[in-house]
Formats: sequence, structure tokens, C-alpha cells
Amino acid sequence: MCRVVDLRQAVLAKNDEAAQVLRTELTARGTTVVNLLSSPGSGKTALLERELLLARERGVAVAALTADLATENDALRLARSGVPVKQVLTDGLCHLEAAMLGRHLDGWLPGDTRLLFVENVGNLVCPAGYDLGESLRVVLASVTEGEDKPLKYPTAFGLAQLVVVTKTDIARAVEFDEAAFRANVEQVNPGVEVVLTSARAGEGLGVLLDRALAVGAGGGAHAPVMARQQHAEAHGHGHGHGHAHADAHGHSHGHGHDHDHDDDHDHARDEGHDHDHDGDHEHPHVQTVAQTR
Ligand SMILES: Nc1nc2c(ncn2[C@@H]2O[C@H](COP(=O)(O)OP(=O)(O)O)[C@@H](O)[C@H]2O)c(=O)[nH]1
Ligand SMILES: [Mg+2]
Repeated sequence: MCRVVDLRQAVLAKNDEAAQVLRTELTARGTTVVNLLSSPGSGKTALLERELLLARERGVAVAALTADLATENDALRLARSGVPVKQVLTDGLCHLEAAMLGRHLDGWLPGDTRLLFVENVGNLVCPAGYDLGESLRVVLASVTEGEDKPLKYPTAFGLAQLVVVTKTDIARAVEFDEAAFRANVEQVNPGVEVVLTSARAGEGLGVLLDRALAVGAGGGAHAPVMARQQHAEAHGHGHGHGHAHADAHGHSHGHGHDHDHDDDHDHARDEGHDHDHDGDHEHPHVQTVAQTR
């Protein structure tokens, strides 16, 4: 068990190093990365689509990379905004890592990009431990998910620099208790900002852009009290380095590879699946690639 924990720590430390390099490189060229985490269906794509449109209206150069287990649906939605969009198909891998992101950006990300939004794979477990070189980490939770989710997913909420509540247009119908939610967030991440949004009704629209631009301008982001490494020992699950299918609760259901930290963890990445659809589709803004290491 100790060896497993050590290895997990080492993997996360290696990722942290790669993330730091990426952050330094991107910051130097004026690009701020925003990492968006949430359960599947929280409304990441819906909110992002509106924020990207707004960015275009305001003349802010933005791009979006969206990771999905299997489909390019999100990229097609985001591309309606007209900004550069890249779809990464993870083929079952339940999170992105910094080195992968770096490779996906190579040769794709336009040089003048001020904000790069990364829609992580939808779950609140696997992606939480992986710094992607972002300067702003956002966790989203819809009003339908229950006020206790910050307590159930303390790492995801604890490491966030901004918490976004989505779908407030239906808050009353589901009796969302805002005060309880805020209190739970405060327990795991004291002082973090919680904002209310509705992609449908337009509430809070522009908050992602505004906060990201402020961070890019050197405004600094909220500094969570939880250290990224802290959770590696606390959580035995969710940091699979193989192929894992994440369900709505963020638990990984392995296919023989996930949770196997005792090997070199590279073997499970490329198994000959080729989802590289580069140029295969009709939408000019979308590039779709399979996850590679
Ligand atoms: N009522 C309401 N529904 C929303 C809102 N945003 C997203 N949805 C719906 O929630 C579902 C999931 O949204 P999506 O953006 O795909 O979530 P993602 O999986 O986190 O990217 C879709 O059916 C959306 O139409 C919102 O602001 N209000
Ligand atoms: Mg999505």
C-alpha cells in the first residue's frame, strides 16, 4: 500500500512539474489557461459556449479544448461560437494531464490566444489531482446536484479557485438551498468565490471571462488552503492512469488498467485505438484527436 501511495505521489509530482513548465511557457506568451471541472451534465459546455460567444463579441482572443470519453458533441457545440476548438477523445481515460495537454496544444493553439478554456472530462474525482498548467481552476456544480457535493468531493471543491453554480433558472423548482451550498463550500475551501450562473437565462454571464482576464492581468487567483498533494494519500481511487470509465459519481470502473499504479503506467495509454479525426469532419473550427501520451 505504501508503495502504491509513493508511486501515486510520484506521478502527481511529475505532473505538477510538467504543469509548472506549461504554465510558465503559456503565461510568458500571454495565454491564461482555465481548467473547468464538474460532474457530467453540470452545464460546462453550455456555459462555455456562451462565454466564448461573449469573448468574440468583446474581441478577446480565446480558444477551447474539450475532453470527452467518446464523442465530439461538445466541440461541435462550442465551435458554434466561431472560436478555435479542439476535441480530445480520451478513449476511457478519466482525466487530462499536463504533458498531454502540452502536446495537444503544440501546433494548434493560435499564438495570440489570451484565454484557453479546458473542459476536463466530466467527473469530480480523477481530474482533481491533475494540475494542467492552469492559472484558474473552476469547479462547476448545478443546482440539481445537491448542496452536499462540496463535502462529498472535497478535493475537487477544495482546490478550486472559483466555484460556479449553474442552472439557477431551475433553482426554485429543485429547491436549491444556496446558503447550505455556500456553507459547505466554505468548509472545504474557505474564502473561495461562489458565483451563480444560468447559461439559459444569462445570469452571471461573463464571469468566467472576467475572472480569467483578471488573473491573466496579474490579479492573482484565490489560493486554496488545501495543497494538491494532500489528497493523494487520502483518496485511493480516481487517479487511475489507465483506461477508466467514470460514471456520474466520479468513480472509476476499470477495465483492468485503472488503479494499477504498480507498473510503469504507460502501457495502458495507447492500445491501438485511433480516434484521430483531424480534418475528418465538416466543422472548420473543430479539431478532434485521440488521447496520446
Ligand atoms: N435549465 C438549464 N439547463 C441547462 C443549463 N445549462 C445546461 N443545461 C442543460 O444541462 C444539460 C447538460 O449540459 P452540458 O452543457 O452538456 O453539461 P456538461 O456535461 O457539464 O458539459 C443539457 O441538457 C443542457 O441543456 C442552464 O443554465 N439551465
Ligand atoms: Mg460538456
